[in-house]
Amino acid sequence: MGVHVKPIILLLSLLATWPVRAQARLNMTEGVTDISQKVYGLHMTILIICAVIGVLVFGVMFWAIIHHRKSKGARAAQFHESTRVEILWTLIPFVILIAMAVPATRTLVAMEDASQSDLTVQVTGSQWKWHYRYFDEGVEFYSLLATLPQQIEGRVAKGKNYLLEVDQPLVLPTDRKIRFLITSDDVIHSWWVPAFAVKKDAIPGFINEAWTRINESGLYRGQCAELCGKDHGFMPIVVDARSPEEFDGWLAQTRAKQAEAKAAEQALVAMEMTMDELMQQGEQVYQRHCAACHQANGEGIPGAFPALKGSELILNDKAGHIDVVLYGKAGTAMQSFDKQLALKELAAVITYERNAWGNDSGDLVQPGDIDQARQGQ
Ligand code: HEC
Ligand SMILES: [Cu+2]
Repeated sequence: MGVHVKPIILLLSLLATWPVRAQARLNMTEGVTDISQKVYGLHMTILIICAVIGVLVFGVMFWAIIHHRKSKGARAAQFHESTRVEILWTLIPFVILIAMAVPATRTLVAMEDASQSDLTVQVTGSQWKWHYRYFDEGVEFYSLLATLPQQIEGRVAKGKNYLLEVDQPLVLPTDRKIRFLITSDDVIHSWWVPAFAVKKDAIPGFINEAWTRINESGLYRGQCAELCGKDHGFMPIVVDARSPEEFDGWLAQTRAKQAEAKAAEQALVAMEMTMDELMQQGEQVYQRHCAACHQANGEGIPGAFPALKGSELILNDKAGHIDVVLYGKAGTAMQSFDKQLALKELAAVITYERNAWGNDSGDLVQPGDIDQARQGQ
């Protein structure tokens, strides 16, 4: 007897702490919005209903198998077409399904109702980053992966938020209804933040609606949830939820900063940068914005992304080079960088491409040249 007690106590203690363990490791997040908590509640209710049905059905089945086995001399009852049984086994599942459909439908309807929002944010996916625009607020920015390439390549230890960190998080207020308009520049992406129970496809040419009202301030992380190409796993989402007062302060400050940056851009037009400055900044911009496709060595990936090293266009057509970087190439992964990069960054990255990897054209492209190319459009 004594031998069997220990495993039984172990099993019981495992079972007793199971709800805590399940919360920590296995279960869905409860999230920080009313909707996410409703979704969690639904998930638990339906899980319990399924578990009870499972236990009942298998319980009766095993009981019948064991107690009415042939070796005990059981004889099968011989009856057919019992109307009462048929009605019961149709009716009971029907009632159970209706009982589950009512709260599920209620939650779905609430999720879809983006009306009477306090703030609208346009979310645009593109290969491979997110762009956020606060409607009527004059604030917009790109949010890029911030994990260092050294971590991704395994040359240094992975950080705590490996592949779940960005340079500029989406800042949102708590306790306000936020409407999202979700779309895409290129292929289908999906904007997913589990803590809000928001997951919506970003489809080129369509605008999908979603909404949230965050109850607690904090940092919430998500990811693109639709396989969207080579760097699908490298376009995380970070939301920084702040109190409404803090949010208003942040918005005003960011608006002022962005306006200032635009004015400073104009002042740059007359500026002459040196080859060293341009090449140095250009390399940084290139690594951040271009190397994912064209590769750090400029050789691209044959069949998908053209080599810039030795490119005919770059070597023979400076205007064409500037044009393709500014406006992209419709229908290809080569997107427009006009709005993504500052004047100086554009000048630098184009100069870099014209002189790196043995391209050696000796050309300098100045911010003023970019501005001129823009005027010409
Ligand atoms: C998402 C992938 C991707 C990114 C990021 C990207 N490109 Fe491209 N790029 C392409 C593709 C695809 C083409 C080929 C387009 C075509 O079919 O003509 C291209 C073409 C080009 C060309 C024309 C090359 C030639 O020989 O015709 C230049 C120049 C260029 N890209 C520069 C850049 C610069 C500068 C950046 C960063 C600021 C950048 N690209 C970022 C995918 C990308
Ligand atoms: Cu994506």
